[in-house]
Amino acid sequence: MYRFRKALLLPSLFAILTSLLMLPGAALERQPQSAYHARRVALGNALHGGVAILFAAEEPLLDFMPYRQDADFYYLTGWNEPGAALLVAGADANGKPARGYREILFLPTRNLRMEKYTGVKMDAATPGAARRAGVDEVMPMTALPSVLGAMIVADRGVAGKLWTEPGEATAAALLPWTATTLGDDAPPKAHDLTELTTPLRQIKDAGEIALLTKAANASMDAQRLMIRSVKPGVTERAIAGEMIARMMENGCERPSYAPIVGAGINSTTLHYSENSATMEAGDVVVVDAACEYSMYASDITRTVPVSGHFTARQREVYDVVLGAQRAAAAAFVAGKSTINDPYHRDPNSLDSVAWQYIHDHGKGLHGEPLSDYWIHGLGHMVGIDVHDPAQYPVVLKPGMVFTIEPGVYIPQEKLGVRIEDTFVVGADGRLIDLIASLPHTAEHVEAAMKAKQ
Ligand SMILES: [Mn+2]
Repeated sequence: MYRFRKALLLPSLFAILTSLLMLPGAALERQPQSAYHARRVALGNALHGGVAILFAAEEPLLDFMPYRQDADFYYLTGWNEPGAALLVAGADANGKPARGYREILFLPTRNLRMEKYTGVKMDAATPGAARRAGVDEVMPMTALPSVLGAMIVADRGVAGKLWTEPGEATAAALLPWTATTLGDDAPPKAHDLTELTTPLRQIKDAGEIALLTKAANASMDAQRLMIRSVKPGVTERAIAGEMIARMMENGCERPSYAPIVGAGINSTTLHYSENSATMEAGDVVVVDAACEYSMYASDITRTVPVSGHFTARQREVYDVVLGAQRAAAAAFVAGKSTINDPYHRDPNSLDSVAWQYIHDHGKGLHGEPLSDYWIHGLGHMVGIDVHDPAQYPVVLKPGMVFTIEPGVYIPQEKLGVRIEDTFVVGADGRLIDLIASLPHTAEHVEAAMKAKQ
């Protein structure tokens, strides 16, 4: 019996491990259609009878630029193709006659010659298009102006309740066209749609947190590889390249931002991403690099000693930065704490907690408080974008995902230290560190550097 069960167990374990290791490379992992539909309905409710029009990101002009969908468009549709538009019309209880909720995905007409380059696409004439796209209605892109025009003719009030993404070129062209065809003097003025999508995107659903966790796990694996690979004589760029390869092996489609690998003086430049120097013994290297899994980002920074051991001074500063991160996490209270308060004006901000810790626990070479060398906010929201949109200062609530990343940068000492983890506020209000299993303490970093390749 035991043997029999073991024989059954081994292949299934093998299958699970293989499926974990060999994640699909090309296609994105979509959430169930119902998740995207629920977001559109939530947007519809926020429109109060208005109409939102979004456009997919344009295809990049250069062949070597990979396509990335517009974040709001992806959030509302899970649709990863260019050339599309989404219209969401909120139910208008006051209109005469009252109009119901409506959602339409507009798709470009298939171009069979271009499909030789792009692969097969779907359009409104494809059988089952609406079901396959998971939206109530699919129409050809050419129908968008007339559908919008008909809505405005039926209720002139709609012209004052249009919502589009600021700076979106197609929307900017569509509105004057609408005015001309309707015989109006001036084009309707659109409201900023991000005012409605940002509050929705700030709270992640369980499926989004699952994707963010996958992004975190894949990124931690790349960070572990980095910790073992850093040594004198290796270039910053080689580390970045090795990490990107590992991210992609782990099923991520790309890094969620240009990897920052900065050794020595470069460790003190916050967004250094030239990665052109060679690492030298005695320096530290700041590695801020993470990836995006099915459009959801992670954000991680570790600081490691190039020779495998921190000097006493590096260790001193490292411990203060780590202490600040821990103090901020320990002070967290859901529904009260805020994040991203770079001038420490809000006593409830985790920034204030971390700043106070650094101020009280470390000194510069001339006796000045170490907090003089911390020059950025403590963290930011993470989601489809690594710097996910937010209305700061955000009061942190269940479902929010954000970073805690204190840093100290002392150019005179060629010494920069940043430690960054991505956190989730759980349903019970507790803080969950998605990066918990990556080394944090100086001892653990040094031990991991010694581990066999
Ligand atoms: Mn960050």
